Amino acid sequence: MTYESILFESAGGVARITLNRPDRLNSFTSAMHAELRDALAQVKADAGARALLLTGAGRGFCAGQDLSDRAVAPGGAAVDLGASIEANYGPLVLALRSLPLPVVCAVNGVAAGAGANIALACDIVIAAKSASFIQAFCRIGLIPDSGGTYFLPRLVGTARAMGLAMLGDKLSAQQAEHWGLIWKCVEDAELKPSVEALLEYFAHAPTRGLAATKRALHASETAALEAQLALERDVQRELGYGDDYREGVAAFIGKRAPHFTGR
Ligand code: T3D
Repeated sequence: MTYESILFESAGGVARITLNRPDRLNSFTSAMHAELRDALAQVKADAGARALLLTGAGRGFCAGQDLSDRAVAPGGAAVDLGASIEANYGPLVLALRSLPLPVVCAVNGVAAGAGANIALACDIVIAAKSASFIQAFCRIGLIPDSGGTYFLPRLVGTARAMGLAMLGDKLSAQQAEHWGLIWKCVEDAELKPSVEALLEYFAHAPTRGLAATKRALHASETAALEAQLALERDVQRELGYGDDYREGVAAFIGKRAPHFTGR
């Protein structure tokens, strides 16, 4: 498939997807969704990929659905937004959440609507100081989708989730970090080096263990303590049989740096 709305590359254990419609603040079209599906399937199938970066080209990260991608007008034909969510946004969130490797989101500018919540579906969200997060849905009579009603209350609590979702105010990257919505906010000039350092770390990390960590943390969102303890036992057993555990212990005992293969 040829990509026109995204850039995709994979090298050195790191896959990189850049949303690439900068003149429309990288808003989603159905064509972009199709390209993202294809690229994410490639990442999933690539045994050499040990981390994924998602970012945006230009001054924005992503302004959500491209509101001009289809005809919407007072008195005009009704649009089935449920079909759009079912075909595109829901599967995109699930694809990012279920990838068995760390997904880093570098929020280089404004993240609005589904753009904000797709960022929150990633594992490590790092934002430039000039970036912002806007639950823009209420401005057009919609609810936060792409997992917004799931992620927001879990990350920042119901009171803040309600305010963000009902007022649609711009939340600065600094405030987003302060509230625990994202991992980190860095100076604009530090975004690229900080992200590259993270990717370098993940490219040599015990990927299987990190994928299991992601799975376990996600499972804990709906689990009882007993079930979570059982899951930890089962996952730890599985990881204990893996190469990276033996290598990690040997490296510690040998006072040397570990050489993880991700298995
Ligand atoms: O529909 C479905 O399938 C259901 C799923 C819905 C998911 C959703 O995401 S709904 C929410 C959709 N998004 C929005 O409502 C956000 C709309 N954009 C904005 O509110 C603002 O653009 C921003 C606050 C994000 C940024 O503002 P600002 O002032 O920095 O930039 P701007 O001037 O508004 O935008 C720059 C250009 O990008 C501009 O085009 P122009 O005038 O230079 O030709 C603007 O029209 C365009 N643009 C920005 N966002 C979108 C967009 N064009 C189409 N769709 C957009 N979402």
